[in-house]
Amino acid sequence: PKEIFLKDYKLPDYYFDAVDLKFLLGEDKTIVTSKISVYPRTEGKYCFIWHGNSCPLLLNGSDLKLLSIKVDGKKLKEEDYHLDIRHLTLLTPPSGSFVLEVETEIHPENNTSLEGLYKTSGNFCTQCEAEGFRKITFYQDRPDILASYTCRIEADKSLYPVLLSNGNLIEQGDLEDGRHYVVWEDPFKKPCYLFALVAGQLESRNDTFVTKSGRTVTLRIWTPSRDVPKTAHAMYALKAAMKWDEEVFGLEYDLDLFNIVAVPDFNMGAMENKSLNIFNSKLVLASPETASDGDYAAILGVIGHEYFHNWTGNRVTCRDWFQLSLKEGLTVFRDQEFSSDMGSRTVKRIADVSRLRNYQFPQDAGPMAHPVRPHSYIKVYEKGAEVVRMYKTLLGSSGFRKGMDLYFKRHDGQAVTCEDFFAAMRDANDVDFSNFLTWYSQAGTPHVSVTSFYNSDARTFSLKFRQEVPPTPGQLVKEPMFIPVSVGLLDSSGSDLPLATVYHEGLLHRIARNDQPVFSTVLRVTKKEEEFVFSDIPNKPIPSLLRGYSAPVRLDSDLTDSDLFFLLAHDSDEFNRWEAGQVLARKSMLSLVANFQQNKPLVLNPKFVDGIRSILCDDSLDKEFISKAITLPGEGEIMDLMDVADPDAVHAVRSFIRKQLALQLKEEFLSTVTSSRSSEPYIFNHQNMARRALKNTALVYLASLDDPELTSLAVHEYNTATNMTEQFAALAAIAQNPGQARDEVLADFYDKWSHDYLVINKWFALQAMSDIPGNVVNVQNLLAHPAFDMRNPNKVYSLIGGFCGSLVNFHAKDGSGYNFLGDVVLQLDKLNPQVASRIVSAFSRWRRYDEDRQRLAKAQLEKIVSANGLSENVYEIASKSLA
Ligand code: DPP
Ligand code: ZN
Repeated sequence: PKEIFLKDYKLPDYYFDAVDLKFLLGEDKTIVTSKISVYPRTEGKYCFIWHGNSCPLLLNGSDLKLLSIKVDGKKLKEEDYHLDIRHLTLLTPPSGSFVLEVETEIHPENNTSLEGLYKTSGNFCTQCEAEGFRKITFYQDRPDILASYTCRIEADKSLYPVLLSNGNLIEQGDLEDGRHYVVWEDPFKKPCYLFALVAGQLESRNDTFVTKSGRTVTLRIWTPSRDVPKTAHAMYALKAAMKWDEEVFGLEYDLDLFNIVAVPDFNMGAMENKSLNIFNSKLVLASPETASDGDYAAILGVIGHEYFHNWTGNRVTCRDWFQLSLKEGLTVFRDQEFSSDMGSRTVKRIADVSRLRNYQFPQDAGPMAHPVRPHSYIKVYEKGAEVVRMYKTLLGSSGFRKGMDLYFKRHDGQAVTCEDFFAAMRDANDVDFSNFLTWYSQAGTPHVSVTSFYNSDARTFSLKFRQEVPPTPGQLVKEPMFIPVSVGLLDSSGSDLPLATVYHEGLLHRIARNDQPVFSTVLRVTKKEEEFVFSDIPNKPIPSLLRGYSAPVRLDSDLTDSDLFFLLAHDSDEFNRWEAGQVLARKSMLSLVANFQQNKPLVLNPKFVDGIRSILCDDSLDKEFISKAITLPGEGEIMDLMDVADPDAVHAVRSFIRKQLALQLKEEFLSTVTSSRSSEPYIFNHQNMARRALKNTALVYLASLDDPELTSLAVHEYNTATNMTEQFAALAAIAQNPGQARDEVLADFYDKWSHDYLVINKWFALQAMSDIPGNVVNVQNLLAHPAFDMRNPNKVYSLIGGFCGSLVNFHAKDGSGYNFLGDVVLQLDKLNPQVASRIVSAFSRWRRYDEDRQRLAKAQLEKIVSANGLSENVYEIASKSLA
């Protein structure tokens, strides 16, 4: 298949107006009839004339059996259309508008790709983004075709009592032979990727939400009946999200019904289909006994995310898939803000930035590097959210809101581009954002270095910035980027200095507004090199740079270790307090890695231990913040900073530091564990989650020492836990070290939870991610475990995805990890290409490793690309990785 590029975008030659769908759902086949009113595009350059006086209409279709095709009620003759494995082409459509009717046969009962219409636990369900609708019927499967839909569904009434689609239910009734039907009508025009259908045995939790204009919306969350009790948290999240979007963005829900369906087999997290969101059940079902705090937080975020798409994605959608960030970057930003407002802003920011550093940055430095708006189609979420966040940092909350309002005013009901979003932000605020758009087109993580200078005579403090965007595949030369750098200056007591003016490129800018002192300002760094000079600075300050992580860049500065310890103790920007600790940790880890590689003894800087101790013992700090601040940077993050990634060295060093901290801070960790116990019932709120987080982090440190007394402490915590958060954390703490205690708790946990597949997935993941040497054999055995099933994406992500997360075992020197993954990818690809392509991307950074590993990984990639019948999805990732 040919790679598709952004520059190839062409307006469609035909538009669709109304789409009438009819589904006859059956056990051995399903018949889909579509009746579409089609009209040609009249303005702009029309396609070349091919046959007669009209141009052909190209419909996408995949795995479909064409039964009949009619135009304006007349059956088409064979010479009037052309059918191949990807398309149905109408060669001579009428020259004006017409009605197209197509009947197809599909087989959801055999569909293991989980795209299009498929079966999950006996129920029917759909997934159409990005290009799944073409597996349901022939259609112009592209997001700039917006149409209004009606959907009639007929099915056996006892097997499928609940029949759902988008919009409002307008008709229902019984048919012969125990069948029944419904008709749904969606008044909002939508692209086909937002179409959804669900049919099955489901029950719902029902509630209502009254919108700000007083409309009552019925809310239903559907699951198999036994799971309904586990939907309370999801319903809470949905109502909170609806209220938040009204309060923060003035956005109200636009229909009288909102449905969420939870299904066990789903390729991704969830899907924002208009008024019928379909969710991976992992992101809906929760109870204190079965779900951890992390699960509760993820559910809140993703329920919010999909709901927020109703405006950012559905009401205003993408023109083409290169614009994915238009809806995903913006909606991830919105869900991050929602979660921040519902919990702790700093802690949420820390979690998001860690994710960015451990996953996005490494990707951005490898062969899969892509700009926020890729030139060919690859997904981008997190970095896109950072770009949206920069608009807000530059424009302030009210300026950002003005931009959003204008965006909806201009584009409601349209399919648009990232430039349109940019233009709305710019025009609503009347600002010059010159080179900001490069964030959408340039891949790679910008590298910013800062040097500072204090002039005591002039009482000025200057910051000199230098930026560099590394070359990435296909983009060797880069333009400088527009980088907002939020800055504060600390005096010797640790307080923020008031900032009066800053001198930049021959102009003096006032920072202070009216008589209000200002303690933080956003510098706009837009050139390869430039300088900013603050005036009226009485003494040499310590700068706090890139506060709140105001831009997704790698920052280097001339701050000394003692400056960093000072910031760690005093910075008023909590994010930067954490960051100072991380910079110190990264430095120590890298220097110990060098020692390890040269066979030198490892010694941990006592100052580092003291810094961690003072944070751990600081009662004034938020407990969840402490838990994050005493957690070392991830192995992936450290490897990303090395010229040749060395998983063995990084792993050895990280384990060494963890054990040293555990040893030297044992008393502090012990008292943290005992003082953080609570006999109260589980509550999902920040205070309680923070307490549990700190306790669990301390316990994992202690148990890492493999000391019988500490192991029995962890076993005690495991046995007395009354919620999954603490039970699982204790299990993980014990499982760090091979031995009898580990084997016993793992077996006990399985016995306790074998009836609950979501909990068992945690059990799979924990074992898969284990750093125990030679763990590949254990993972191989787990593939054959009766609870494992390659057809269920969650199980694959837990066991196989989890294994790729254990850097020592996946990158084992003997190639056993690579070999295992190569085989699994080929097996998986036959069942589910989308899931297989996610898994194969674990290989994509093979060039970052030493020569032996490169050779071994490359051989696996070559084995994969040369396999017979490989899917396009896997081929794309594997061949790009090799290129
Ligand atoms: N899983 C995707 C999301 O909501 C589908 N758009 O982000
Ligand atoms: Zn999304």
